[in-house]
Amino acid sequence: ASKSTLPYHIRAASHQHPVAQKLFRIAEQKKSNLIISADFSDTEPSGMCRRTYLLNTLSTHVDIIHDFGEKTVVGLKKLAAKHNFMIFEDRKFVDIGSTVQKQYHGGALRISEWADIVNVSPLGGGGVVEALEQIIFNETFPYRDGRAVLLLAEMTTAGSLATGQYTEQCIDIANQSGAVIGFVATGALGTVNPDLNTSAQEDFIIFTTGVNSYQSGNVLGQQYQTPEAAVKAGSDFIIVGRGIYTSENRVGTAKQYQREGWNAYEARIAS
Ligand code: BMP
Repeated sequence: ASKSTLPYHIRAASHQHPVAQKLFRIAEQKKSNLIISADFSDTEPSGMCRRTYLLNTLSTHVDIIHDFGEKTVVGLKKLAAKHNFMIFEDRKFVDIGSTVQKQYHGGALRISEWADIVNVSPLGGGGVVEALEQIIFNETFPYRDGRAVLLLAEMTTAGSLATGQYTEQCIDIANQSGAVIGFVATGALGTVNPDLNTSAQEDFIIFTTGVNSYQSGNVLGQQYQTPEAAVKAGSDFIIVGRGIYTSENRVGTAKQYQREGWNAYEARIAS
């Protein structure tokens, strides 16, 4: 989980997981490591989604969509296929394996049907990852090669308990899993425990929330870093929510974040 100075296309070619390969390929095709966290509460796609050439991945919280249903599922899948972006449901599964299986597969939100990527907090240990793998790697599951898992290794909020030993444990769990392709973290995790950071280690991808160019945080404890700082610290994909969707000129602002993220990536691979 060290900071990668390799270009995305090299990482795409050497990665074992099809979802990771696709993420990297889209990044190169669109020159975008931008993930927009569209925390909207309606099914109808917003104006921002029309400029999907800027978008690598859409991050969702579908449990906040008041009219969630068949239309949401079909609409999301159609948009993603048409405009070539991935869907990351930022669900943060954090229960015993058996419950998480029911929350992921079927249930009210049918997450396994439409989310390429989901995340998990292994607060209760690695069993939660195994639980998801039982579904993803089941012979009867139709999306086997198209589903991947991230571990919530750190959080951006003040006073976060996802630090130290918890974060190190995430790296251990990831190393033992076939479905985990990376971490939600504020930067590279290689410094957490250098012993774990061997060259034989899988190329884990770092997804970074709490990215905003103009704000350093807010009253509810959210803490931000700029796209440049995040990518410099080892973020491979930056996740931006309010920085873009509360802006008066959403498309222009999305473009600005996409450029900043991409320029920082180019600077990193040149270093
Ligand atoms: P915003 O850029 O508007 O602060 O939104 C951040 C997004 O990232 C939210 O969807 C939030 O749920 C998510 N997030 C976060 O901010 N910090 C974390 O540690 C983990 C998250 O998933």
